[in-house]
Amino acid sequence: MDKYIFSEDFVWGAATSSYQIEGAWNEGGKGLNIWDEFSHTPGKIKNNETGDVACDHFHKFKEDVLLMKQLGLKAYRFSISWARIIPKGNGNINEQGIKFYSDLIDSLLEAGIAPWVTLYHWDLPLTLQLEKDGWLNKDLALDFKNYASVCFEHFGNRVKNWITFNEPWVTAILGYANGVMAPGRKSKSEPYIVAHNQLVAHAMAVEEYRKNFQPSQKGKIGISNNCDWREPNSQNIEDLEAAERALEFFLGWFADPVYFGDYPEVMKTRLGDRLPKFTEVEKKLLKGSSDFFGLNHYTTMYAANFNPETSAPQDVYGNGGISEDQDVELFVDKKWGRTSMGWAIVPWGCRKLLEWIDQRYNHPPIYITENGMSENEELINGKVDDPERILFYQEYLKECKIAIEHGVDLKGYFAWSLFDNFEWALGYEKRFGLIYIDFETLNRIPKESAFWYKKVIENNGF
Ligand code: PNW
Repeated sequence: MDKYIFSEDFVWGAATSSYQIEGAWNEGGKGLNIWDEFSHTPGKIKNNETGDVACDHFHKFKEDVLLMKQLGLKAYRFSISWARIIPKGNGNINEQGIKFYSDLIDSLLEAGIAPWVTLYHWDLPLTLQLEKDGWLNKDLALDFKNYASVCFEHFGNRVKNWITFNEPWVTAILGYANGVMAPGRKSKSEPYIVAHNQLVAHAMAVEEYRKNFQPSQKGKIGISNNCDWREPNSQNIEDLEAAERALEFFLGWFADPVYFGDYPEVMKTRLGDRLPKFTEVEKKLLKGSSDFFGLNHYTTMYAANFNPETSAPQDVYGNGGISEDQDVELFVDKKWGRTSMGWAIVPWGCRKLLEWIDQRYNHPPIYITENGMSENEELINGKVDDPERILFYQEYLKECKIAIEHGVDLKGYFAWSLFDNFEWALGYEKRFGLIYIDFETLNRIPKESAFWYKKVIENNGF
């Protein structure tokens, strides 16, 4: 194949999240969230940077929508800051917050861009953390449902694509296992509880939408999970099983409940009482609770069966902080290219993961809701040349197209990210954007990859 052309209705988009771009952390009636608190705690973020200003998107959103229009985006995925809508997490609604997102949605529609809205991209209202212990508390599911309901009510006449949670795996593992993200806890048991409560919250919000809004608003709702590909290190049965186990612990943990109503057997067996159990009602609510499969995909690692005699010590970051529970050894091929985040560039891993999802979950419609690479390029003579990023997108999109040829129902692709932005614990140095942000002047400059992507969208491929 020398041409990679996608179907006419393929959704071409780019994505962002509220805390990473909005700024205006204490303006417009917004309440504090756990990332405001975390980033203001010395030592948590590289160079003690914060999202106080970020890309100042809160003030510059009209300019930003114009840029998106010039880029030819068909869809824009952004997230709503819960504490901007309901400052204390439950109770009083902040009308200024409603107005901000309402105006943003109107501007997008006017520009012919479909809004894809994530309800939770990690910025939990601080009050819910301090007074209820955050996602360790099952009551948050009800608070989340109520917040979601406010969003459906105010925006659902115009928003037709909803994502409940972004990457609950990251909240569980990076927020509660290795603690590099807010709220910065380190535990071996809490991640499973936090994952569980997010899943129940997802299911309750979906039920609310389907019962009270979907019949009239006619939108779709789903969840976006992140997963790397795990390539078996050998064709030995131990390694084949290890790779499969790693995928079930990574993606099956969240997608099995959503598609089958319960956790993978291998997790139940290995974790015993540390894995919470769904009630029968929850199982029913969860099963079938996503209209599409949202996938965030970045990288690939080899997987081998863990062998205490020969394997390297289990590595908390690489193995997701719960490595001992999986007994999988993960590693990369030194020949693979790496992004500035250290993540291996392995385009075929994306295809294999898409095919694995297609098989395991019975051919669901899939949207890649994030894929991209970090590389800290410089602005030279008013131009940001980023050939590595163009190559990255080309190679990953080629594998997407091959997956489609193989029968996978991939319906859309969102580049991460539209803007250089606040990359969580790593601050502003790790840049993922199609659009360069000069964080001194806040000027926006489309990179060469943005012009390349514009052509891809125009031609439905390349
Ligand atoms: C995603 N991991 O985060 C998020 O959705 C974005 O907000 C973020 O900017 C982007 O990817 C790049 O980091 C992830 O350790 C963070 O596997 C960590 C992992 C995966 C995704």
